[in-house]
Amino acid sequence: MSHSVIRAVCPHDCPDTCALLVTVEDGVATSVRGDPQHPTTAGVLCTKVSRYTERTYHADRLLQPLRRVGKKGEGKFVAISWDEALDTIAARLKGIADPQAILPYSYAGTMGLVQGESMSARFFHKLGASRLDRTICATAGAAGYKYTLGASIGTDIEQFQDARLILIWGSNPIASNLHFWMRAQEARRRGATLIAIDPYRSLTAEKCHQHIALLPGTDAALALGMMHVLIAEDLLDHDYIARHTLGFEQLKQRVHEWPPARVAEICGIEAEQVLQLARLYGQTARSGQAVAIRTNYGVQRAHGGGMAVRNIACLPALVGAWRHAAGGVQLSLSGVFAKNSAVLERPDLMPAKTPRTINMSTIGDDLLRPASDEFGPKIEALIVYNSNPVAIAPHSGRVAQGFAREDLFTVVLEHFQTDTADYADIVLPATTQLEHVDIHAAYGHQYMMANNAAIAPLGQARPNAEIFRLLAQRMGFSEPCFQESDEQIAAQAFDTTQPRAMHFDWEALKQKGWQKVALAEAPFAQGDFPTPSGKCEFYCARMLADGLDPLPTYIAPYESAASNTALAQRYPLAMISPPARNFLNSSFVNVQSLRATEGEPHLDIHPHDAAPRAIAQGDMLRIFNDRGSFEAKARVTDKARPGLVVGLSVWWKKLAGDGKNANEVTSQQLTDMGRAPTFYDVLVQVEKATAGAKAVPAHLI
Ligand SMILES: Nc1nc2c(c(=O)[nH]1)N[C@H]1C(S)=C(S)[C@@H](COP(=O)(O)OP(=O)(O)OC[C@H]3O[C@@H](n4cnc5c(=O)[nH]c(N)nc54)[C@H](O)[C@@H]3O)O[C@H]1N2
Ligand SMILES: Nc1nc2c(c(=O)[nH]1)N[C@H]1C(S)=C(S)[C@@H](COP(=O)(O)OP(=O)(O)OC[C@H]3O[C@@H](n4cnc5c(=O)[nH]c(N)nc54)[C@H](O)[C@@H]3O)O[C@H]1N2
Ligand code: SF4
Ligand SMILES: [Mo]
Repeated sequence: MSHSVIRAVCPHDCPDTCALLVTVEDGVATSVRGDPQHPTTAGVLCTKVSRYTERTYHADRLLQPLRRVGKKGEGKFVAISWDEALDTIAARLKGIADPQAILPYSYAGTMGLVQGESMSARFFHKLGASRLDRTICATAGAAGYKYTLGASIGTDIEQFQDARLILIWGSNPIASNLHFWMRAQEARRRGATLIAIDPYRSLTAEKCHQHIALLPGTDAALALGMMHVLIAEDLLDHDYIARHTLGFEQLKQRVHEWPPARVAEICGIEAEQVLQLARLYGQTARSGQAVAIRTNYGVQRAHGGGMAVRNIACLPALVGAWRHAAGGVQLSLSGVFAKNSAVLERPDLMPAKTPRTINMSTIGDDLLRPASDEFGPKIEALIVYNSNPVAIAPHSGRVAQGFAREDLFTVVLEHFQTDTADYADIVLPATTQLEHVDIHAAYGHQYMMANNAAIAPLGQARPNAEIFRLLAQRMGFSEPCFQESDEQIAAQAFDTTQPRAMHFDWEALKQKGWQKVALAEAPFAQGDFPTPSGKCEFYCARMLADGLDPLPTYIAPYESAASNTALAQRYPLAMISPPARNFLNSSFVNVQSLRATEGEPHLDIHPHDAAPRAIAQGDMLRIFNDRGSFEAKARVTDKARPGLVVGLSVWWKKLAGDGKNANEVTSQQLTDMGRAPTFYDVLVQVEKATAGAKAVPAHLI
């Protein structure tokens, strides 16, 4: 009997990018463990990925190409050969006169640089297809952060255990950033105070020393209020401000307009909470100890999401928190990696006239748009990989309507027959991380990571890169880059000529598993912000040039009682739909043991909001607004603050009793920066579902 242990990497869209050890016996992966030697993984995996073999060997894995025989969305398919599948696709694509009518749709099903955007990007560039603006998750916050600090660089996760105060701001690390939470726990053991800032008493908020339950989309105001107090009470690091920041005088004038009472009213909290938070932050820093902020994407899924992150990112410079390796702020660390995009993606293959860009967050509207001078050609073909848009994109009714278009040719590369795959004309079976090679950057730590293939592909599944390589052949693309192997692509993934030199050797990385990017421990202790001025920009001229307020301000949600009273009369409750712990976006929803833990779609509602609606624990509810409706079971709980309902997500529609999920009611309105979606900027009404409503079928629970 053969037995081996293979070094691999968790491919999922999670900041932790864990190092895995896969045990293989006689060609079968029998267990997946966290590598105890990898410094951030520390031998620990989340529940989802410790069950990875359950996902890989799932009875429902797609193992051969399929052609649709039923109606779009119905899910009826027959098996076909790879040759038939690839020939059909190539013939359809060749028949499209303007290649801009072809759209790739992909996100982060795998974060791998090879099976993500390498061969696929080359293929679509050469084809001259529409480009996709990949905004669905992080671009609002990333923009606000970059205007202020210059790049997605911040406090290293490996330093947080030494902080004295940690603000966990719009982040639920117990669910979505477990290895950060392990560091925060260590900091607590060493005497740190943990404060959660979140409208919902999340798993994390429940375990912090304090929880500030503000209204969704109001964080920018809270940060302005903190700055007001820090300046008014002179809890500042004047030396750091003078040397390493830009625009302090203008900032001072601006935040003067934001006293705690005004902020408290906007945020739906007490003025005293604003005051206390600012004082604790400023005084802890003043005492020479490290104050750290872990902000995450939950904070930027509302109209003013970019500004919220910008305002939060201003705080550390005011108090000189960057002087400590354990102080500062972390949103994403992706900027430490010099990804070799020019080589991986080959944008030089694009036609001279750059093709148009389609925003993935408005795919619902865009699939339904006719040809026009402004829009260009109608979308005629859609190739989806690493994503499940019918479940995860906002205003889902519109998205499904678009996918249902009979004249649209849709190809889906997948592991499973997802809500999206049900609308495909051709489904192609893709390999999982255990079956292919890849190389990864991360966004919650600073290690380059290598993934070795642990087992042979199951059935006829093929890696994404291989599928696009074969398609390129069918299309007659002759550039040598279309022949490169996955290993050859991986070996070029990082740009070793960049100043932040990433000298790595693919063969060595495969053996060792990981390698840390060498960066200063306290990246901004001496300033050196990668902004045009080299400073933390309280005043940002680039924002002015981009039509934005150059100073921190507050942008109200599109949908809130304060900003849209007429709408709030009909739909009085704010709704957020953050990740459920046992799912990863819509991945893992079909893994029986994980779905069993989540149970069925729930809606958390405060007793004050449940009572007038005669809603009791366990009632089936209908949640609705002008965009649509979905059903979920009531959990009457004060975890949701009054005026807020929470539906943990993202459910597969077809595994919910009514065939719908929370994105029925979310909107396609975009954020202030980064053209990102506003998933947590939604007003709804809630009522008991009528007697005829279907419960979740027993076999699905
Ligand atoms: N288990 C699990 N882990 C995941 C994911 C998953 O689906 N499941 N998804 C992965 C991905 S793609 C991402 S982007 C990250 C997302 O993970 P996070 O960045 O942590 O973001 P969210 O989970 O969207 O929201 C985190 C918290 O923000 C709160 N929140 C919502 N609106 C607001 C607001 O306006 N202000 C504030 N202060 N808080 C708010 C929510 O209640 C939630 O508790 O996690 C990754 N990790
Ligand atoms: N209501 C609501 N909606 C949300 C969010 C929310 O908090 N609330 N979160 C948003 C966020 S932050 C994000 S990032 C998006 C995520 O949206 P997506 O990136 O679409 O993530 P998933 O839903 O996990 O879908 C990824 C799909 O890729 C497939 N896949 C994985 N690996 C491979 C591979 O190697 N090859 C191929 N071909 N397929 C693969 C998986 O099987 C899975 O079906 O959702 C967004 N939608
Ligand atoms: S999903 Fe996140 S925590 Fe879980 S194994 Fe993957 S990287 Fe680690
Ligand atoms: Mo995300």
